[in-house]
Amino acid sequence: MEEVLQKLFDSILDGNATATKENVQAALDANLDPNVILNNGMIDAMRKVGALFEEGEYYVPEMLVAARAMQGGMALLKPHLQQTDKKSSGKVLIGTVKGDLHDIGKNLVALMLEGEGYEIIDLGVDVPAEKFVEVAKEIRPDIVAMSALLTTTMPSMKTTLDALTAAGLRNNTMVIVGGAPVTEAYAQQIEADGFAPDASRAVGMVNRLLVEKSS
Ligand code: B1M
Repeated sequence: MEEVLQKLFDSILDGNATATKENVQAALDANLDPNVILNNGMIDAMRKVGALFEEGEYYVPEMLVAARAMQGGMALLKPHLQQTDKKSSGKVLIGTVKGDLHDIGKNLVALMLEGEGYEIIDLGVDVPAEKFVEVAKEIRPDIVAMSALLTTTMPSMKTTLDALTAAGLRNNTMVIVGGAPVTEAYAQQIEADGFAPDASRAVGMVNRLLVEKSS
């Protein structure tokens, strides 16, 4: 790995927010591709944090400071990841499902969709089905996008989908799901309209669904 990316990786692992920002800036100054900075320097570091947590080397506080460092770095990277010249092509209601506090992946999906020109309404984390339904009724989004990072919160996706169906919202609104433990098979099982394994493929999925909807 390039030295500048290695430093970035290490600063996230250490949960050092100041060093993370400095290292993101250094990587940008070195003209590295922002997607490479994100994927190789930052997301890989979060993966390592997860592995260290599983091994009992890291505990929740270490995960939390790493997440804060990551988010500070992402804020700096954001303008470089987005193409701001595109105009809005649809409305996306996004949130992390009930019981789940993980938001870095969801924020990335929102950021990439925003960069593609979509209007984003972000409900945040720990969002109950009723909240998704209430806001969907009000704003009539083209897409509802749900994120889950815990196997224990994946069933909240099904609960939310069922609530959206019961409220008669699924004729005009399509639902996509994603997050580390979520699979294509699970998405099909709960009858979501789409699944994406990462933020850039979430953009592709939303684009595809909206083309299908309009044709
Ligand atoms: Co937690 N955590 N965590 N955690 N955490 C994981 C998810 C875990 C895999 C760690 C591990 O054991 N290896 C594990 C879950 C095991 C499981 O259920 N399978 C875990 C656990 C157990 C927990 C707690 C239960 C720990 C505890 O309290 N004992 C607890 C639960 C709290 C809760 O939610 N109720 C907990 C808490 C936390 C923190 C709060 C400390 C912190 C989150 C802070 C925050 O998000 N603001 C945290 C963190 C940081 C992690 C890890 C280390 C990193 C997650 C992350 O941000 N990754 C994580 C380990 C891991 O993922 N390997 C872990 C970077 C991010 C860019 O990736 O979110 O996967 P990700 O997003 C990806 C894709 O998944 C996809 O796009 C992104 C990439 O482009 N994607 C979508 C995401 N959403 C999408 C939606 C889409 C499409 C694609 O369409 C709608």
